[in-house]
Amino acid sequence: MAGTVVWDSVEHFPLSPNEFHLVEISALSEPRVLLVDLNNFARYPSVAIGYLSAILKQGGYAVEVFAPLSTGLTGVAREPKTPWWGRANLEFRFRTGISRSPVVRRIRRMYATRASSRLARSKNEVTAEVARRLDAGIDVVLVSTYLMYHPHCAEIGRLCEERGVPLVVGGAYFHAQEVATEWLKLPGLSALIGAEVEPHLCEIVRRVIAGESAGSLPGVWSDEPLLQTAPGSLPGVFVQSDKPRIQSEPLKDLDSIPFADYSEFPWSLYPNVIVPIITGRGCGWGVCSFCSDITSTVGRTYRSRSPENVLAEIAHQHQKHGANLFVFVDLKLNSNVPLWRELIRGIQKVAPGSKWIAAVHVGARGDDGLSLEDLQRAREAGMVRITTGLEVGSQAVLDKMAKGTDLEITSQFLRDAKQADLSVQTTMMTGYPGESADDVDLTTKFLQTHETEIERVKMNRFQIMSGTIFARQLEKSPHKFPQVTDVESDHLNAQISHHYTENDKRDYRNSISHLLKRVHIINRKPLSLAASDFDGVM
Ligand code: B12
Ligand code: SF4
Repeated sequence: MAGTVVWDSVEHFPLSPNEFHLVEISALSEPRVLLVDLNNFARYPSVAIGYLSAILKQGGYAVEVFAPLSTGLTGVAREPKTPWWGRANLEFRFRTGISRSPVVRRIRRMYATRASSRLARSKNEVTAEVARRLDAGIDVVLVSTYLMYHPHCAEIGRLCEERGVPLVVGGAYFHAQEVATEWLKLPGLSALIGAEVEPHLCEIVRRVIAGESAGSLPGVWSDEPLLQTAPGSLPGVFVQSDKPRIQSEPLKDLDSIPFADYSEFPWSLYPNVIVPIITGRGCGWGVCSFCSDITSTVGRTYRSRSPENVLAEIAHQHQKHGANLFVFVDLKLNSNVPLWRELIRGIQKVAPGSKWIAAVHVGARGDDGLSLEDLQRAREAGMVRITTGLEVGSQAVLDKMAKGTDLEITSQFLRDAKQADLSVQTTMMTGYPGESADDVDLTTKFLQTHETEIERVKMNRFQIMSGTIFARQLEKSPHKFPQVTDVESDHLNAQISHHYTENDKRDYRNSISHLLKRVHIINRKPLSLAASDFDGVM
């Protein structure tokens, strides 16, 4: 496509990632890119694909999107309706999850496979469709994936290799070096992406199509051996590093990215038109020890768009897709309080009649933008559901996690959100190291106190994910966590499995049972009608 303007930085490489350069390319004649979406979630399009698609189109590439939903493959069901036997299900998951018996673990794995998404179980259908599209003529395949779809990616890699088509893989959890080390072994892989590569995307694609290495570009993992000085060694003495490396400054100038382009998604197959929006990347709090969002590809350090830029995108998506339903996928939408308030002030002007949902962090002190007045304004501006990470109802455990919340303030927030008529969802966990039966009882009591204010609880057992602050602490000082035993790493999936010794105690298990009963009582409540458009969405 002669004369097309694309983003490129390579002419002036190395550059800081937020320096965007416009250059002319004339050599490419609409190379065909297949974007495969293995973030697949069957209620709205994936943000990553929207951005990649917009940038590539702007760069003169012909973009085809394969969203598995287009062939009927649904993603993980979120928030399925709680059946009357839901409590038994919670108990089953907890008891089998903590068991050390190999037989029980095997049964649990079988159960987990049956309960997983159709996409996870349909590798053959996905790869057959990719093969069909490859054979119709594709110059490069770009896959955006969750780690759970490694088998799908490996097969796509083989298909690409057989046909001599380059393959680029990226996704939300490829920033962790442990994970990259495993994924770099994918067959047929031309480049693995572990950072925000918007400014260099077109150049990465150009290089892999031309058969050149993209390994020296920012955001691309390189595993070529490197000679470097060893810590403490004599000057001039070099050792060979075999660890993959990456240049990965977080992207700062978010306003300069084009609006996400969702035109290629199978809109008619979604139950309703919901558009995802991200106003900022990372989290304004950003230090919770268990959190894998802040160690993800785009989650590192908080940066935000301007309110004008966000509102202009909402107006654009509203006009383009007739969308009145928006989900903000920010980790915490109140990270930037002025932006949050501007959004509340402006959203109905640019998208009249819209409804929306978001997650927030309830602050320990100071202005977190979540006063009763703020929440009432948000409700008037169309917000119908608000999600927050309650985690536990024990202040001592919250402090161990560096969660930055104060339970008294959280209690007030819950009462205010109810008064503002917002549907409240909380995410919670059991088994954070240091949690005792008494702490679990405090959590049960907290839920009981706020039973009428909380509409849904998403309860998980604490999981250690590769790359998190907790994983690093455990690696460095295992003696500080005597209750964490049987540690085993599966970096391909960013999972570090472990046993929590409190689970061996009867009183702890009984306390968990009481807690799960309380969770079940809450989750059996009918969902508020105002939020029903978002059932199963967050
Ligand atoms: C919104 C969100 C959801 C939404 C929607 C997901 C969707 N598919 O669109 C909902 C709530 C439904 C959801 C569900 C789940 N999620 Co989720 N989710 C997120 C969240 C908060 C934001 C994702 C997002 O839109 N980011 C914004 C975009 C712009 O960033 P990005 O996706 O990383 O993409 C950028 C780069 O990575 C890069 N890139 C990405 N792909 C590619 C590909 C190529 C080729 C290139 C060049 C570049 C590139 O370019 C993009 C622009 O910079 C992330 C957390 C996070 N920090 O990212 C978790 C996260 C992605 N989710 C995660 C998980 C585990 C889940 C669940 C499995 C949870 C559960 N147990 O139920 C489910 C399963 C969903 C499914 N597969 O169906 C994990 C993924 C870890 C992993 N194993 O890969 C994350 C990282 C959270 C975490 N820290 O644990 N999720
Ligand atoms: S507030 Fe949430 S997103 Fe932010 S660091 Fe803590 S858990 Fe992670």
